[in-house]
Amino acid sequence: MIYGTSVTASKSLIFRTLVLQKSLYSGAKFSSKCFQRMIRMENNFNFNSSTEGNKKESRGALVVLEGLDRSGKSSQCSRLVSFLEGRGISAELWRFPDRTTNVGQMISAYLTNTSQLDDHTIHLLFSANRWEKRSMMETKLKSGTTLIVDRYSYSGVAFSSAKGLDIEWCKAPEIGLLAPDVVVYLDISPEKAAERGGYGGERYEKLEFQKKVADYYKVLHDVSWKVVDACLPMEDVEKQLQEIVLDCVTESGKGKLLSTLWSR
Ligand code: Z5A
Ligand code: MG
Repeated sequence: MIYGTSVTASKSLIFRTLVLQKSLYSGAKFSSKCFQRMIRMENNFNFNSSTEGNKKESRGALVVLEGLDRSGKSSQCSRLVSFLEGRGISAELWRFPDRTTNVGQMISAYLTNTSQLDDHTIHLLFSANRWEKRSMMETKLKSGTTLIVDRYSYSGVAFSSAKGLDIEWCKAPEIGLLAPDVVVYLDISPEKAAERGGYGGERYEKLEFQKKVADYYKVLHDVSWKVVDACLPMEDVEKQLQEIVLDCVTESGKGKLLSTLWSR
């Protein structure tokens, strides 16, 4: 996991978060080992539109950048974190998949074609990789740190659906993860992205597949997403992102409640 400046949460905040997590997850600890429980979570837990016990308190913003391969996500995420830090705003860069964990290493082996996995299995591993980071994300946000996240659940659903898995099935294990305050989609056609070169040997880095992924991003897109033209010069993309993210940080700072993904 890549961290920028980190802020030490106050002891009382950590305590509150632990109590909250305990009440949310009583009876079921989420680890890759008990993943089956996660799939049944909709029945077991009442995930409301805001996380249970939330009070309107200042917090950091959860910002997600999505887009096709080579759309510029990683470049812009780094720039955003530097920009926010330069303004004295606590911010960290996170990335999914997080290849540093045990689950992340299984994902990495799959992406680099050194292991083979069933499509459903790898989908659930990507999701588990987010679940293993969920509580840490919540703690960071509540301690006032803004998280700039390079890919999230939308990548998970778009890539697996593009392989032919049912989209609702793909969304199910993501239900209950923290919902972003804003999703910024870096918009580029698959052909233009491919022209940027650098498609390496990883499994999904093929034009035909990227076209299918683009179609599923369109299905997932809703009015809350901010779409930025990723073909503009990098500095122009950067400026637009800065505006979007500053607005978002301001709203979260006023105490906007955290909510969860795809709650009913
Ligand atoms: N995946 C999944 O299946 N399920 C999941 O749940 C998740 C992911 C989370 C690993 O992703 C793979 O996992 C990914 C999705 C799948 N599949 N693929 N393929 P990754 O995030 O590790 O992939 P990556 O290695 O970071 O590559 P990327 O995302 O394709 O690139 P990017 O971050 O969007 O772009 P970049 O590295 O910032 O820029 C690419 C190049 O373009 C670089 O040379 C830049 O200098 C250039 N660039 C960037 N912006 C511009 C502009 N504006 N103009 C001109 N040139 C630019
Ligand atoms: Mg990247």
